[in-house]
Amino acid sequence: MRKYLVVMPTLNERSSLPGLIESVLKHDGFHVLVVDDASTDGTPEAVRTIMSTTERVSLMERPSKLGLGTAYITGFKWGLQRGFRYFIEMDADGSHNPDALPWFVKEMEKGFGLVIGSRYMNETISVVGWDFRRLLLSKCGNIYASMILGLRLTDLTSGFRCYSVQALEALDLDRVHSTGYSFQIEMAYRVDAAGFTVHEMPIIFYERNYGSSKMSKRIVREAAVLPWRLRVERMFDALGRVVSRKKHAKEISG
Ligand SMILES: Nc1nc2c(ncn2[C@@H]2O[C@H](COP(=O)(O)OP(=O)(O)OP(=O)(O)O)[C@@H](O)[C@H]2O)c(=O)[nH]1
Ligand SMILES: [Mg+2]
Repeated sequence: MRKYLVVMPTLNERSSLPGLIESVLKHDGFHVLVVDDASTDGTPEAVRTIMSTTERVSLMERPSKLGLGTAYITGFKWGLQRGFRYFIEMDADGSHNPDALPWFVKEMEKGFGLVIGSRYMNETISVVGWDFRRLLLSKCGNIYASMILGLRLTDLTSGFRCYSVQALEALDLDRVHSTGYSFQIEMAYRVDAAGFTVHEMPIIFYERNYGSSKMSKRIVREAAVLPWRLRVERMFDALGRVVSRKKHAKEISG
């Protein structure tokens, strides 16, 4: 079985990406898949240059901005077909430190379905470079989503995390509908609902030094609606199970 796949979605991240890939490759067993959505700043060209020197980097190019969520799902499917064991999500803007990668592996070896790199563990805030408004949005978003979904996690929206192959195989990835950052909430919820343990470990998050943020009002709205959507879905799923159990019991008795 191949080892660890780092999936990195990119949208104009030329300035940070090459250095970041180099830092990932310093760690044994890690392969990088860049999922690029038609960057115009030379991001795919930079990846191709690196690819000419190593077999541990791959590139998937999509025709337009199709969203963070679908970039990860496409990347996971690619990795599942190639027999990877752990799947790491990582931003390509320098916010996530590649030196945390071996720590993720160490935690995953304990048998978790998902390990989230949390910025808010032990009543602290490990974020460098955010203003108060951004911090408040992130903290409140986390409290809001975890309360509605009943998940006891400190950082549901963190995008630095690692899934086991078993967890991803158990999910119906085509059922994941979030495109923006709510993708992180949805995946944590689905891994937990599938019966896997979701664990957290502390990380430090650094605001990007280069390029520009892709955060928008639409993305925030999507994240506000998602927890309710998942709760309604859970209700219908439970109802469906009751109906099919009754049908089955009727068939046996009749
Ligand atoms: N392929 C792809 N990548 C995306 C898309 N949107 C964002 N990304 C990438 O996803 C990662 C996270 O996006 P950012 O804009 O940094 O979002 P963020 O880290 O939540 O916000 P900032 O604090 O502003 O950096 C980066 O590597 C982006 O290039 C998208 O639609 N498609
Ligand atoms: Mg970022």
